[in-house]
Amino acid sequence: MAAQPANRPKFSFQSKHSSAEISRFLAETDNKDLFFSISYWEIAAVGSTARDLLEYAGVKHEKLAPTYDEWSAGEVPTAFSVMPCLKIKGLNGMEFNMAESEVIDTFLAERFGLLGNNTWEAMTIRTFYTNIHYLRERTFTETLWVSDSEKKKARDQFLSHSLRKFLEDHEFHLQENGCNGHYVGDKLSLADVHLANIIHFYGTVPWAKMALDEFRKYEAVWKVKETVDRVAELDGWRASDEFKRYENGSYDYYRKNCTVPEDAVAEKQK
Ligand SMILES: N[C@@H](CCC(=O)N[C@@H](CS)C(=O)NCC(=O)O)C(=O)O
Repeated sequence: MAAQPANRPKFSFQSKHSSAEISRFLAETDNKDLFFSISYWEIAAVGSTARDLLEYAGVKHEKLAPTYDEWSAGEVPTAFSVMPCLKIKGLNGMEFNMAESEVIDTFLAERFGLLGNNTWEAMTIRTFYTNIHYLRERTFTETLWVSDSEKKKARDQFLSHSLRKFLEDHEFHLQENGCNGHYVGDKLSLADVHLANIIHFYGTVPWAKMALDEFRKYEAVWKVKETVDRVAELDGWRASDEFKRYENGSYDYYRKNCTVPEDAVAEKQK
């Protein structure tokens, strides 16, 4: 990622509206009267599930994807110098900012009916969601942000250790739920959408085939992806030019950042 300048712009969580006003506004306002503005890079990573959720819900929204030039010129306000960020606007000038992918995703999921039917389901869906989120974080720390000479070993270790354990554990829980394409009960939830999102992310890294071959070995895990793929709103979104642009941005970004040198040489010799 490009560096932001020292005098980078910040947005605050304070606003002209009191916390009570914002809470009342959220409780009383229908989703159709809200406008969501999500800012995130043109890649599949921590901010891409929020884009899926907005498309799933069919709410009024815009997806802002700042360029590296805009970022390094200090034109992108954030709370913590990273994206995703979400701005929510309503009637009568009401607006407020949100940050942190997990907070944004769970907030949107709750608004869009993707956090189950009761407190236990919400907690369980969030549990799976958090564990799925952590897998992608581990991918970054274990395989991306390592030196070129370490990349092959790191990737192989990730696939045979971290990813395998994740898949075994999630297969167990999904089989316990009846291997029905859902994490909790028989209803689409944030956990299902998030799993499909990270599987798509693994499809954009240079060692995609190796990762996806692992996912495919686990019947119940793969069934969740297939179930989410059949959701009409998400299917339409994935077929869109806008989605393809993000997907291509992702291929480019990860090709530059997580290519394993030996594989690249083998690829060239084919
Ligand atoms: N804890 C944050 C992490 C977000 C994050 O690391 N975003 C990265 C892209 S995936 C970013 O914007 N990096 C810009 C930079 O480091 O300059 C979240 O979950 O939202």
